[in-house]
Amino acid sequence: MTTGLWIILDHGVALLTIATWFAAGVTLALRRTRLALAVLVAAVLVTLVRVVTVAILADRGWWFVQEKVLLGLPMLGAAGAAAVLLAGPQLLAARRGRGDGGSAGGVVSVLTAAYAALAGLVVTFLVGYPLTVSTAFITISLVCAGALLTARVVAPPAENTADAGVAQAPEGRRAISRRRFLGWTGGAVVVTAAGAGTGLSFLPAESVTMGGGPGRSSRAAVSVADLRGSGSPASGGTVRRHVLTAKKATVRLPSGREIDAWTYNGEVPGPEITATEGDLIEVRLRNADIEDGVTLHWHGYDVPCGEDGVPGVTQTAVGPGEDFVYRFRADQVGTYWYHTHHASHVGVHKGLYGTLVVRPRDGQRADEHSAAEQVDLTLPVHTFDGTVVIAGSDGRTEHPAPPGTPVRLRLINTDSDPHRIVLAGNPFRIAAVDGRDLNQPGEVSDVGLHLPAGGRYDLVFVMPDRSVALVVDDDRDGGLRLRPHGDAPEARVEDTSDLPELDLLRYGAPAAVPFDTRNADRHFTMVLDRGVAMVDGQPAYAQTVNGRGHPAIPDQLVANGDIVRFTVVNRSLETHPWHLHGHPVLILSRDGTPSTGSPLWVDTFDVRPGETWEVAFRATNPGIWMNHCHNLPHAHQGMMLRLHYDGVATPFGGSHGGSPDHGH
Ligand SMILES: [Cu+2]
Repeated sequence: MTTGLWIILDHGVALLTIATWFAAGVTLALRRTRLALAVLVAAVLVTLVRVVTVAILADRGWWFVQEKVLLGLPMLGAAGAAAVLLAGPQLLAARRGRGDGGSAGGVVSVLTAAYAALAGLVVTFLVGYPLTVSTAFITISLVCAGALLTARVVAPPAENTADAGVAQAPEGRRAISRRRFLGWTGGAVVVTAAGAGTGLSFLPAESVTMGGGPGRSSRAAVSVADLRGSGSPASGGTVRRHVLTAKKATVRLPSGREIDAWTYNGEVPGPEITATEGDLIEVRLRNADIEDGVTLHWHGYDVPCGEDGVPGVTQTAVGPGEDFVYRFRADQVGTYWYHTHHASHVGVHKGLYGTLVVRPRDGQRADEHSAAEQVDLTLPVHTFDGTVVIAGSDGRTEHPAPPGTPVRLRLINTDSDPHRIVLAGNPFRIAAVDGRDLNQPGEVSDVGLHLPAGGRYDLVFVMPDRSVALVVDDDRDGGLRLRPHGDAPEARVEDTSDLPELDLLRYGAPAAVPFDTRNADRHFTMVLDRGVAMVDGQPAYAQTVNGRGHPAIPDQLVANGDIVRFTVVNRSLETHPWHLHGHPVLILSRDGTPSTGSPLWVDTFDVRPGETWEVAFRATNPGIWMNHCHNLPHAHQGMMLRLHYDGVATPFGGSHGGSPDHGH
């Protein structure tokens, strides 16, 4: 069973512990003795099952259980044990016909166990990892407060109850004043603990984390604004000039449907930018009427930091009437895309994206990649209001491809959720992932491909003498059909939803990698979850990294040349496509199982619920780089931080910069 399923099961058992302890408390309060005894036994058993599910999760990783082991279970264990000791003997006696089985103490203790169970689950959902002392203080004091309030309700102060008669007797008065004393002391303890906990939670966070490497050096900082691209192409290359104007437009799709889009040049997707290796790409971005502002981010393309298009970090957002020129050498061959990085959860979704394809200049790779490829289609997949649009077409599109033609399909996921891709009708190879060629990719067929948000797959095959279907999200009516000749019969596409998913960590052949991945200079762990955290100065139910939201997540400090390792853990119930700007990362392992296929260099990898990924890269592109979830609404809800090279500063602020840049 996957860790993700264990997480869900553990939540279920936790809910059951809450339900059974509350049921035990209520039946006890109602003096339903036999039922109360049975439910109490059930509560104890469910609690023991919970210990087992937590132990299994602990075996998958400490991150999944820390707050449960350190707070939730001890709290429930202590309260539950007290409840059994107080209520159990009375219930057993009542069963033998002695007494009515209930006492105020018994009811209060059983309900306190219920509060402890509830508090544990609330901490898991609102706080998660890592548990802090302040959270523990606040939680324990809330459970104590609940116990005190319950005691007041179950056994109220004497004056307005039937106990009033008892109060006349001296021993009765003593009992009441003792109870009052306990109540006041308990209340004071609760208030103090809650106050201490709340105070601790306001302590400022570290602004930077070193990952086990040295701290900042004292050398003078370079500004990201000076880390700009080359002014000239490589010899033999040309300058590819484009002007992209961001503007609102009503776009008519082939089906006739109209969408209110935000566009580059009135098109969705924006203009295709293509280049040959070594060319200089120069794009002037203008903003006509996008009030929020726009930028251009070159997704997966390792441009110099000043060209990265991150508002507040590498530039200021381009407002209406303004412009900004991006310039960089097309040194990386492959399939990429561009999109706005300002308010991108809205802007990209509405259409501010386009494709970037760089083909090799010459030599053997040129033969493989382009010269002989007569069918080379760039296919960004985007969803507008629930309709999947592939390269600007909604509904099914057809494309001719004579038999024997080499075909390359460049799939790009420009959405925030993964897509499932199936190529039906012919075996194929995945020649490249995220623009980088795989080593000896083998032929596969009858498999589903999981394409993460932001990710790209280049599928290659030789066109057969029959139709080939590209099916997206198992929708057999849509997608793309390649027809060998105009009169070729349409291939019947079988149901693709049962096809197994290809595991890219076992695809292709291993090869040497350019650095020793075992000896990282720095190692950062990012635990992804949901919880209450500050996001852009506002409290929110955020998407968090190590319990915090942007910009309160510490920057990760690296030095030029460092080998950096990331451990990315997903404790939540949602998929997080992790994306580092400026560097491809090498996948080392998933859930402790090493990657055994081709070296897999990606810029986005999907960390599904319960998964733990280890990746590494060499820090050779100085700058301040966003490191975030590419589910763009998640990034907006806090799941975003910065990889910060020592000796680099930004003069910009606001937006993704968040807090003013730290001193150097
Ligand atoms: Cu996410």
